[in-house]
Amino acid sequence: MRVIIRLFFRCVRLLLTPFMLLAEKLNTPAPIERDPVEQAQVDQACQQLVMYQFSACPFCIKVRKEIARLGLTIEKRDAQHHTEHRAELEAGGGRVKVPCLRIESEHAEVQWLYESNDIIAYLQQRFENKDQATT
Ligand SMILES: N[C@@H](CCC(=O)N[C@@H](CS)C(=O)NCC(=O)O)C(=O)O
Repeated sequence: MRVIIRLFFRCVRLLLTPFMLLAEKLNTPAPIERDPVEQAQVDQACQQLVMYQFSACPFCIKVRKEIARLGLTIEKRDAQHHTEHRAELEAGGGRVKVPCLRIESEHAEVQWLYESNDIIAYLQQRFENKDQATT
């Protein structure tokens, strides 16, 4: 019975995935504008960030849309199908739950931030206000 239920939900997810990705594409906001120097600083700071995600996870979609709105270039790693990325997330963060933002400080200290709302708050706090963009 559990196998059937799991199969059912897997099929629902497979059916919904293209619609969720289309809705994301249509609803992704335009990026905020920065002058080129400031954008270069932001791009540089974003090299210390990696987002672990599933493509059709609604919480990941919410974070991806905010990343787009903030004009951030953040590497995204598929923790659903890519076994190495999944293992990195589990080993580093402690669990396979997405979205998760890997934040590396300039001293190479690593923080694994879970919870979509917390990730969005972190990105807004750091990148929405240009004075804090690179700190
Ligand atoms: N409250 C979390 C929910 C995240 C969540 O439930 N993610 C699902 C994918 S959509 C997940 O990682 N499930 C795997 C698990 O919980 O082990 C958030 O807002 O980020």
